[in-house]
Amino acid sequence: MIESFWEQNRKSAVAKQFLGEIRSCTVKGNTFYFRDVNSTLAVSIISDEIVRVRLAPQGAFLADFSYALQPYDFKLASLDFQEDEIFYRISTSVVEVQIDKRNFRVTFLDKMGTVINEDSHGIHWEENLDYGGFYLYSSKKLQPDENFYGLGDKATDLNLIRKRYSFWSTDAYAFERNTDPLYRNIPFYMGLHQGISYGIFYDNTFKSHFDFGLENANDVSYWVEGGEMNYYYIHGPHMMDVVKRYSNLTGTHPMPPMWALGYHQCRWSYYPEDKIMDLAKQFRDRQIPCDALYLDIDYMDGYRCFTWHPKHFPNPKRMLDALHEQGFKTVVIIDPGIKADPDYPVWKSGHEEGLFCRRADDYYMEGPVWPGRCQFPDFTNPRAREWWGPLHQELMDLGVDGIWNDMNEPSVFGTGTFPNDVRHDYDGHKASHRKAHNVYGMQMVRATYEGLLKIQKNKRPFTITRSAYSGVQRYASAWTGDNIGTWDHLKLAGIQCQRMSMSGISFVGSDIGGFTGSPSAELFVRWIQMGVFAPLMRAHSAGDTPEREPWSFGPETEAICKKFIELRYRLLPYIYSAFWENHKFGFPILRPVIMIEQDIPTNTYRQDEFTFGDKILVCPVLEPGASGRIVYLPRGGWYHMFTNKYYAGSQEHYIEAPIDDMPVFVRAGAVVPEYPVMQHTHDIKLSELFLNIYYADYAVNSFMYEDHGENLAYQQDIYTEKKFLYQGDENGFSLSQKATGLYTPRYDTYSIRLIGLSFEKFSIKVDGKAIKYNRDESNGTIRFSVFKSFVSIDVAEAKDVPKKEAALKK
Ligand code: MIG
Repeated sequence: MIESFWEQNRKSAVAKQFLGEIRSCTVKGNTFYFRDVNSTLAVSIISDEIVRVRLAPQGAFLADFSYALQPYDFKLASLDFQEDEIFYRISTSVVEVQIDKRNFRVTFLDKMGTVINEDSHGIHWEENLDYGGFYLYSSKKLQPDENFYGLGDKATDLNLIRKRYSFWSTDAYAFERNTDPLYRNIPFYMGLHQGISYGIFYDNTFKSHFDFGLENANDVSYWVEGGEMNYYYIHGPHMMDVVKRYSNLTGTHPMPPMWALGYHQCRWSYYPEDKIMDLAKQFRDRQIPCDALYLDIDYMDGYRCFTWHPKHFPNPKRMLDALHEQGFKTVVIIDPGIKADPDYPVWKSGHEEGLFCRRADDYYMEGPVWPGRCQFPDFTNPRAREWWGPLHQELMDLGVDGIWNDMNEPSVFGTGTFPNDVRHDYDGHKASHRKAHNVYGMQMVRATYEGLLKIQKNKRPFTITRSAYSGVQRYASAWTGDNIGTWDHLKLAGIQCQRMSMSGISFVGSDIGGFTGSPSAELFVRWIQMGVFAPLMRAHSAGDTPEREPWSFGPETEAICKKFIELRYRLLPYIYSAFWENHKFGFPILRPVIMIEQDIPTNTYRQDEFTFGDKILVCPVLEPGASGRIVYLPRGGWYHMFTNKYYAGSQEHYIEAPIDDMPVFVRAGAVVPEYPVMQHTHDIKLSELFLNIYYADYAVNSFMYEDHGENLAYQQDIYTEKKFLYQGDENGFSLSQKATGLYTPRYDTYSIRLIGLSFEKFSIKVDGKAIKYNRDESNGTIRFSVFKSFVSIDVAEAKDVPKKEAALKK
């Protein structure tokens, strides 16, 4: 039994306080203020679909400041306000908000009158005398058959029903299933009942807790150990809409440089220089594609950030140049702990400018991390962020390409993290560590990102962070931290990445093979296979474990890894387009089956299949010794990506998948662009682009995005979007292309592959003219080339007209 939170805090708590009757209501712009004797509840209509609810228990609101939100400018189509004896009713074009005059309880309904979300005991609070502040509570009703998703970083089942989780970023080395809390804090979840979904985002950085019907089967509880009750209700009804609107509030990933979508090889640590150069050579000799190599903490001099180890890396420029020549990018680690060393210029300047965190009594916050005694920049201070950015100048000038921010929970040896009395600037709003802890890592990687943006001029920064708060996607990619090389962790990694993706952080991956532990060859291969379909594909491992390069497990394993890493590169134009859809529209890159068919109750527990972008369904093999698995295919038709065999959707199938194979499916009707195999992304020498067209007898739209790949021209609208409108029936199909934009790719032709066409005879017309085609006898695909600016391709079955009829027609 879980001891009630209220029980645990009984001694230090005064009584819980509930809101009484509403005594007054005033309106200012789109915000409605409801008051009783002491408290004020503010309901703001942000857009037709987003409603913000805040409570000031003592009447006065804190300054309105958030690290999570990006500046937004939503449109509001309609706003209506009514009052009767019991309720105030505020409605937009899609939501009605009812506020109960007797007790302040808030209910959100759709325009059909369906209750989407409602308070049970509503918002309440209690004064915690030990802390000397208020704990805030929100209790909502768990609706019949309601299920829950989101929360970003939890190593548990995808569906959060009957679970309780907390947010307090933690260096969770070798975490296990259900270890909590972990590194990242994303206090956003989605509820789903009657096929209708909505989201709730509690924008408060204090330590917080969520209970989805565990303590009380009829309640969804949230409580937070300070600050203000401050949440956003986000209307659906579709989960895709909810995630998209959450992204409109908190931002999306900027476009990554193309190379960051390649394969990354990491280890703690590759050193000295010879070792890195040998690693690079191995990749090129063995012809295994790779774009990025990582330097972990041992490249530094005594773990001092922004220095190089004089023995191991005597001439970093020489090494980085040589790596560039071979097409490798180098990513180096930077931790927040700055060695307290008067001879170390970084510490000296941070000290002189007063940028390190201090305790309540004005002592510096000091604690041991890798370099020994460290002090820590207060990244919530804008001056510290401005100081931090330029510290990267020398690294970037030498030829470093990306920065990896680790240990930014912040992690301190022994105590785990800072004591609560550490003071932070919090962008001028002043906070103790209680309030700043959960955003510390996000503000660190923000400082890094903003620094690189200035240093690299017209180049897209690549950053990766371990800790995070909502909105971190504007500044970084992420990895799931120190996992273990076990089969259960392979499963968890799949779920964690899906959950992060549906919580606004799409650019994410797990340490392929597991950070600690020692995976078998079989497990490593299955992880590489799944990794092809992770937005970030990086193998990483701790130095006290067996090596995890694609060739570490012998030639058979190497050949399979090579084949799958090559697949990653072949899919790059498709993956890149999925990143654009995330950047521009807020669509998650990984989508669990429940997001695709949320109306089907049996999907609520599915968690080991997901789509990668809109067109590819990934069913990783997750069991040792398995030579196949059962897959569930959503509505429509699907083609096995490697055999091109067609499978009907809305049902389960058993699919063979020996170790060199994997069940991956492409949506019928899809158009999937493909590159030839290359060794790294600077090696793209495209004279033509493959377009794979998968036959269906219905309509499907596909999408492709292209731009310069590395610079910021896309922000000046220099890019091209292509829409492929596919319309099929039992006699054939027509495909039209609509391209808009200012970017001109270098290739001239598309090399088309038609998959799944079973007609004996047919004709193909491109822009009205019949053309010749070839049949690839090995797999039955039809091949032909077309000029890249084609408008339409029409394929029609040539039916043998019976002779009599033919005669009659004459
Ligand atoms: O205390 O830099 O999660 O990826 O290799 C361990 C060494 C510190 C933890 C990271 C891991 C990294 C390791 N770091």
